This record gives sequence, C-alpha cells and structure tokens, in this order.
Amino acid sequence: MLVCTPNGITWRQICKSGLENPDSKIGFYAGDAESYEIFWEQLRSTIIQYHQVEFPDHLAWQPDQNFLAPMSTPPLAPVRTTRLRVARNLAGRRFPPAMNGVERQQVYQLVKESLQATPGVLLTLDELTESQKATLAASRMLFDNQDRFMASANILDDWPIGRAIFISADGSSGVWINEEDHLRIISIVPGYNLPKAVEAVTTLLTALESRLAFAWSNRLGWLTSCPSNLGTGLRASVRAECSPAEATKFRQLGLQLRGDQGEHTTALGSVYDISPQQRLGLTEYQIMDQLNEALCSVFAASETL
Ligand code: DAR
Repeated sequence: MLVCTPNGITWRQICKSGLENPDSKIGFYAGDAESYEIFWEQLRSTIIQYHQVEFPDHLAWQPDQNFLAPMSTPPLAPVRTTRLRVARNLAGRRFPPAMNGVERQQVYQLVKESLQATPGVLLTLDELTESQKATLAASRMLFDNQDRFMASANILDDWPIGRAIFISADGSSGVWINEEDHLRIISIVPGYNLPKAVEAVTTLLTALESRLAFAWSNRLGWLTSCPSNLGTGLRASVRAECSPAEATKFRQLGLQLRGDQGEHTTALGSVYDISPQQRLGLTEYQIMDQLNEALCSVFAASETL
C-alpha cells in the first residue's frame, strides 16, 4: 500500500529533486508539515548530519521565542552588506513543492491581507515592469524561476501565479511570497550591522505572525520545504571581500561561502556570501553570534597583520 501524508505527499515526491539532481546537497523537499512525521525515519539521518544535532526522540527542542536579541557588532570594513532571511510556511497548508495554482493564489491573498497595515509596496511577479525588475535585482530582492533543484521539486510549477514581493517603505526589508517556502522574510542593510537587520526583519515578522499561524513541530521547530532551513529558518549572512587565506579560515570555522550572486554560484573575484550552515538546534541569537565571532576573529586578525 503506498505510504503518503494526509495531503497525498509520497516519499518519491520528497526525493524527486535529489533523484533528478545527483549533485544535490540535501536532495529532499517536504510537501507539507506531515512529511516530517510520516517519513521521519527516512529524513532523520540527513537532518542530523546537516545540522550536526542529535535527536533523543523524547527531547522536544523549543527555539528561542523572543526571536532575535539585538547584539552590538563592530564596524568591519570588508563587509559590504548584512542580510537576514527567515523562512516560514503557513500552518495547515501544503508547502510550495506540492501546491497547485489555486493554493498558491490563496497563500498570496492571505499574506497580502496580513501586510495591509504595514508601510510598503506589494508587487506580483506577473505585473513587474522591466524597470521594477532591475531595481529589485539591484537590491537583491528579486527572485526568479531558474533554480533547477526547485524546478525538479515542482516548487516553480504554475509560475508566476501567487508569486509576489513585498518591499518595506524604507527599502531595507521585504517578503518573498511563494518562493521556496510560503514566506521568506528578508532584510539587507549596508555594511556590517546585525542590530539594524534584526530590527527590520522582526518588524515584518511581527506583522505577519499577528495574522498568520506558521507550521511548527516540537521536534524540528519552524517547518520548511527544505530540511536545511528547519528550526529557526534563519540564514544570517554578509557579503564581504576576503582573501583566499581569509576564505580558508572561514571554511575552517565551519561557515559556508557562496558566490556573490546567490546560492549555487561561485565567487566573482574576492566577494563572497558568508554564513553559518546550522539553523536547527540553536537559537537565532546563537546563529548570529557564530557569524559575528567568525567575522571578528578573521577580519580583526587581518587588520593586525
Ligand atoms: N538544492 C538543494 C538545496 C539545499 C539548500 N538550499 C536551499 N534549500 N535553498 C540541495 O539539496 O542541494
């Protein structure tokens, strides 16, 4: 008898992207919250290995509910921008890998209503002018349908139905609607400034969570399409200029270095996107502290040379 979740999600659907893209790091995308329960034994080892956490099954881990405690960060000349990204999915709904066009439109409408009182502009991707696309791309707030891993996972199906971008009035933050998750809450601030990025992200997240319920499990925290974002759903990163020796030091400290143009890109010249990999089993503050410690130790050390 074919095993599937109450929403009809099968193991083959969860594995589809990894089967079609052997170079995947994870290879799985959950189609709903129940995927992590029904297929827990199949997913458990990947989650433990990626996040370097252990799961005594009786241990219910609770993320830090006060989200992000501001922290003071010193000026670091090599850092061009600071970015925080929080992933959330709406409770009780299928996730982007398993949605149809009607469901994607429904999520868009729910999020649109929840942001009505928040100063900013909401743009649907099917209405963007070339000029708006260029402006969003320049501020790294535009998303597209070019990721082959997500295409294989059916995350890009029905494109561009239900896809939209909310930009805050001051332009420092935004919300991607129906990208890899229902919500990606993003702040990008100039230079090295985690407190300002924290303030921008929490303003939007507070507005959203006052009207919407997010998919959560006591074992895994906030539930995301990709297991790599489970737990806090937080990716804290900087774009920074660093030498090959500094890049090696960051890798030795366990940080991920990506190209400057986003995931699956290589660095153009000496500008890297630098971030901790772990999102699960620690608080948002600990993730940011890990990034802050690494940046200060590597860049401060270089300044003394
Ligand atoms: N293509 C997936 C991505 C892994 C992490 N990044 C995400 N979720 N955007 C892979 O398994 O390589």
